[in-house]
Amino acid sequence: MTIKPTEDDLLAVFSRADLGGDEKLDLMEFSLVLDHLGLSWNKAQVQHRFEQADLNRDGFISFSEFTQVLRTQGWTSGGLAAAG
Ligand SMILES: [Ca+2]
Repeated sequence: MTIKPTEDDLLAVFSRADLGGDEKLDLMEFSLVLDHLGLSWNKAQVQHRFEQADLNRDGFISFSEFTQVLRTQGWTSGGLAAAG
């Protein structure tokens, strides 16, 4: 079964990982988010996903980038097989 987080869930996870409180995630904070979501990827995979998620290439993941990438890539617990 795939559990789809709601927008509120995502915001909670995002805020919890946003240690700097600047409403964007650096690579380290992004890896915390993945932990919270139950996604266990190795460092290289995390880096790759981070680059995919950083749509405007500013080196940070904003909340809108975060939600967008979760939707388009289907990154939810148990749903990784289809994400490639
Ligand atoms: Ca960005």
